[in-house]
Amino acid sequence: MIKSFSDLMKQAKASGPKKVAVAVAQDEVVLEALSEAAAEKIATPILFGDKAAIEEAAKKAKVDIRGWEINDIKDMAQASKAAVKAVSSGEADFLMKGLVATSIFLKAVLDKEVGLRTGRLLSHVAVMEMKLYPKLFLLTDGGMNVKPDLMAKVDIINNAVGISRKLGVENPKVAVLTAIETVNPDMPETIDASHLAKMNERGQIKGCLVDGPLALDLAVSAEAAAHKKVKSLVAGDADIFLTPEIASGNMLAKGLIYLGGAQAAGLIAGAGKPVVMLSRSDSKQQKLNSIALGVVSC
Ligand code: COD
Repeated sequence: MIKSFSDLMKQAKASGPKKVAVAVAQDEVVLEALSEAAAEKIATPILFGDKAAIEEAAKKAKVDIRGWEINDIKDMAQASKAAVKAVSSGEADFLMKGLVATSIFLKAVLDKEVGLRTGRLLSHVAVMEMKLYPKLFLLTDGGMNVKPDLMAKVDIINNAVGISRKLGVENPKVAVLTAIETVNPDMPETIDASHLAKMNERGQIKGCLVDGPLALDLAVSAEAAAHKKVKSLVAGDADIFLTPEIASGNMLAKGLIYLGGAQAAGLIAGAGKPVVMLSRSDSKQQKLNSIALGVVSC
């Protein structure tokens, strides 16, 4: 079982190197992370973007990109589409977002001709490591699906369970996060949470243990659950945290990273091939973690 990003890196070294197509690669931090990934022999970069800007960024970052394949495409949407095509055609093993807006990048991933659609819903998963939690955990979906309905949440859970399995967790525990642990019709997400828990109990969602509604304190602390007299097999031991919509997921992930010092990696799950997607402002280490996650997910 992969319990930390250092375990993930070891696993990536054992599975790599894999070819990564990078959409709009003219970013110093992206190039630094790719250089380290190449040196560690986990990934071989294929770059798409403005060649002059890529060379300029590499010079500033002091990254030696000699020998790296560069596809010179200035338009960001076109560069994203070409990177996606390289992955869907099998030329590259997985995709990575560079210095491009998320919506432009995701539109290329969803492109009807060259995209990485599978017929399933695609969703974003952040993998996180924190000093105060004893294992890696997944947070979903703070990056792609804006306001998922009940059935979209089922797909989002299934996608996250797939990533958990890649990390060696066979039967992950899923906490459906809300503000309280009881159903309140004025908070519709608590109704979805109770439906998801029942669907899991009745075998409509398989391969994991789902409980909700759960407030975050109960999801991460068995003591808090005991104190509030909530009996739950998930409380205090969740592997996957499902948030009600993109805003709460995004704020929770960024809060944990920026205020809580979390290490993170980001991936779009449910696509034909792994898609590494993080925020443009993420650090080199977060980007390297994400590349390792992409390699392990291949
Ligand atoms: N999975 C599979 N197919 C999808 C998904 C999905 N999650 N979302 C849309 N589609 C398909 C639809 O079925 C349709 O065929 C086509 O794509 C277009 O659908 P629209 O018109 O609803 O969607 P778009 O193209 O306008 O936008 C899709 C985005 C994913 C780009 C959009 O939802 C978005 O911008 N999401 C938020 C991304 C973001 O800003 N994240 C910020 C945090 S990093």
